[in-house]
Amino acid sequence: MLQLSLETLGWNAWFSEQARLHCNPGGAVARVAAVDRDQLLLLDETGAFRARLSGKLMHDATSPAALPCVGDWVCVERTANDQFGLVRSVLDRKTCLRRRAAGESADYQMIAANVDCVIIVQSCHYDFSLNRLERYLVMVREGGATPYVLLTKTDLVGSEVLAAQLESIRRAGVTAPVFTLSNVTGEGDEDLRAILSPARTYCFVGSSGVGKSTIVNGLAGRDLLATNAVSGTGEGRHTTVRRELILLDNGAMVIDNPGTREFGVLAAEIGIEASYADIAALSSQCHFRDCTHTTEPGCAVLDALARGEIDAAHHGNFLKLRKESEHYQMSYAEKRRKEKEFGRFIKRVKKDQEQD
Ligand SMILES: Nc1nc2c(ncn2[C@@H]2O[C@H](COP(=O)(O)OP(=O)(O)O)[C@@H](O)[C@H]2O)c(=O)[nH]1
Ligand SMILES: [Mg+2]
Ligand SMILES: [Zn+2]
Repeated sequence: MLQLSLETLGWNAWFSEQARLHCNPGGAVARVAAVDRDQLLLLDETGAFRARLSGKLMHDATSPAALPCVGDWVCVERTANDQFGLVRSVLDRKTCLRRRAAGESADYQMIAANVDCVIIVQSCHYDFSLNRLERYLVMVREGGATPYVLLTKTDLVGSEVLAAQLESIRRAGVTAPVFTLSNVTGEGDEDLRAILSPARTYCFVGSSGVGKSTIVNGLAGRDLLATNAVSGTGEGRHTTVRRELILLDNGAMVIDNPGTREFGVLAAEIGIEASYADIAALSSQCHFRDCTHTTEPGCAVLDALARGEIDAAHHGNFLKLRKESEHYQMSYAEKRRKEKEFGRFIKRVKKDQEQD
């Protein structure tokens, strides 16, 4: 059995410094394993316990993204005769995985915090999409985590189908490591396990039905029947409804995710730059410094495209993601401006009231 400590849960000097700045002296810290509305499941060196958010934390949160999410480190107070801990604040996130909230809004939705690696899962059987893969890669890098690519259900396609998908990933210049896996035959299982290191956190993302829960349950040694069959409690078929951080026997932590079909990018310049390193490198040779790599003469990217050195689909995805990012960058700036105006308006009203 693993000896629990904050370090085994991913704690390090960087978080220590955050705690020194943000926690009350004598306050404890814990890691968020799951969030159920206003109730949290926390982990510390004593094991798992439940906690609630303090009124002040809820009140001061400027957006849902400011509230604790799975993987966060929080400052918590816990008295011996209280069943629940009280979460006072959330420590800064070292990395985060977030996406654009549904619809046209320019808001973020947190998926997980402080994850070291994100394993982007696609099934090679009717799910593979280079475009979607590049979207994920951009947002993973934007949040500061290391991406891995995992193609599942290799038992359902011929080797030539898989080879073609791997080739298209390679041609797109994807630098993240790529793995393949079949949960049915077990092919690739060892390779996946080999990347999971103690005290590090791995988050699985990808469309619904690609095999994420099967993988996580397998790693956790959980009963597969509990996920696939109707449970004895009459709850019906279990699907992943909440994200949960699970500590594996080897000391690695994994987070499963409900399917995320839409994975919109939002103001993701850094992530785009990192995911399209080939295009970024070429752009220094473009004739115009602000070249958009669309129609300009002397564009090194278009030249490379014409020579077949970069892939047309890859270039197309780059343009699409950049456009989307810029669009939301603008709406985001607009939103901030409106919030500021509103703040000034409230201040004015208060001042007027004081003068009355
Ligand atoms: N043939 C095959 N089926 C799989 C594989 N992995 C998962 N499945 C099945 O695909 C379905 C969805 O799996 P699940 O783990 O719930 O996917 P999730 O939505 O990504 O969590 C289940 O019926 C699994 O048994 C695989 O590698 N090969
Ligand atoms: Mg699932
Ligand atoms: Zn150019």
